[in-house]
Amino acid sequence: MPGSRRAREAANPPVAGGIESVTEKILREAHSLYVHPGHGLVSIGARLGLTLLPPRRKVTVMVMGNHSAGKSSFINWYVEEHIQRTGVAIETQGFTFITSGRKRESLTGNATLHLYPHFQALQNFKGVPEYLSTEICTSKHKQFPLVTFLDTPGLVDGDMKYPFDVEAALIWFGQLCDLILVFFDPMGQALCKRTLNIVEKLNEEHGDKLHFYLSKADEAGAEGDRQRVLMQIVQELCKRPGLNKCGFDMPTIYIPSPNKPSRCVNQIEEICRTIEKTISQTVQHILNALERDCHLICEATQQLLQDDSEARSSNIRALFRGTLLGLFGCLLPIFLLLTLLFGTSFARQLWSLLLGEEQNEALQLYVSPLATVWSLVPEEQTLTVFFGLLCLSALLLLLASYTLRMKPTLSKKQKRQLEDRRNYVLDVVLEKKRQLYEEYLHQSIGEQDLS
Ligand SMILES: Nc1nc2c(ncn2[C@@H]2O[C@H](COP(=O)(O)OP(=O)(O)O)[C@@H](O)[C@H]2O)c(=O)[nH]1
Ligand SMILES: [Mg+2]
Repeated sequence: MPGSRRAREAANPPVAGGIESVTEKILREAHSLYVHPGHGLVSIGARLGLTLLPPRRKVTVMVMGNHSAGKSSFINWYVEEHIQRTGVAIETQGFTFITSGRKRESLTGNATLHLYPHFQALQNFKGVPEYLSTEICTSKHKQFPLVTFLDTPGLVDGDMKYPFDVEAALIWFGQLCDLILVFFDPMGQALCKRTLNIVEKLNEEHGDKLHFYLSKADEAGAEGDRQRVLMQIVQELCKRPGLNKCGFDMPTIYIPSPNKPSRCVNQIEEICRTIEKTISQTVQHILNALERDCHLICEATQQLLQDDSEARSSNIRALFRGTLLGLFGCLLPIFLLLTLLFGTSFARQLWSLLLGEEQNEALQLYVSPLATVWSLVPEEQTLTVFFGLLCLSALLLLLASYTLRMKPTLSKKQKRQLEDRRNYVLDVVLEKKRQLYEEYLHQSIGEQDLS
């Protein structure tokens, strides 16, 4: 699908013209350490039976809330471009990813699934892929190059028909996103049961991702009214046992408009800080995962080499045992053949006929030990012992062939490759991770110095 490939390139530019931030560079390099076709951690891990997931290069921020709560307007404000349609009518019917890229482009559902392979399971969600799209835009404002927003359908109660199971889809998306912004506006407050159901469900496992905001705060009237609205929303939220947690934080935000200046406090920057914090946590998480994956690879390699050396020594033991068993197994029939040839009275007569009496006597002298062995066995049991020995020999040979079955071992080349890859992970990848961590810390400390 050439269209989607172009889209993918556009969405993940290597170093697209502009200036790349340190965080962007760290995420890009960490990602490339995983996906390099020759010596990426994913392919090294796969050879060792490990399934390693490459880290995402951006954080995904889902914006959800009542219909007309200002979700799309917030995204447009963050990106500083008019990407998403806004209005009082129900504008956003489906799910839209908004991400940065080299050129402005809109993708449909299928191309979106190509772009975000980790959302591939969406295909099983009836109706969702048709209502999925991606808007790629070139904005570099704020932390947008490191963020993918997910604009979600506005939620309303009652008869509103969604073309898919909107609650299940939002919960599914919420689980995969790094941050979930929930907007409540003064009009809708927190009265939409659908919104609360979803929030309550997401809070069960992803409470730390959830952040609540009173949006369109400039429409809430004077300070006193706004406090009342806030109280009502918090009360409504606290009616749900799952959401009844202390320290409820709900910043009031609105989109600043130069035409309509408002004296109301705007905490919209708080969202930007929350996004930055999520990015920074993601970077740390990715770097920690990188180190953990390197150690996993080393341990798996070590285990493989140890198994190989154990297989080798067990093969040597098996060879020794098998050879001994085989030797006995072969000697027994030879012994029986000799007794047949020289031990029986019929054979003795035959030899005396063939060699003459004198030489036969000399021969009997040599083979007398055989005859002595048989003389120990009572005559009536000779046949039983004979067949018994024959069976024993067959058994020994069978045992020998079973023992001689060797365990598979690694060739010298395979062993060298394993060791090379392990050394690469230990020396190059871990060193790179250390460098990236230092760069990251350096940047964070630098930022703190500035502030
Ligand atoms: N006064 C004010 N209006 C807003 C604000 N944010 C959005 N709106 C308006 O609210 C309406 C719905 O916004 P929209 O972003 O489409 O809401 P969505 O349904 O949640 O995506 C639009 O007419 C916006 O212009 C805000 O902060 N203050
Ligand atoms: Mg919208």
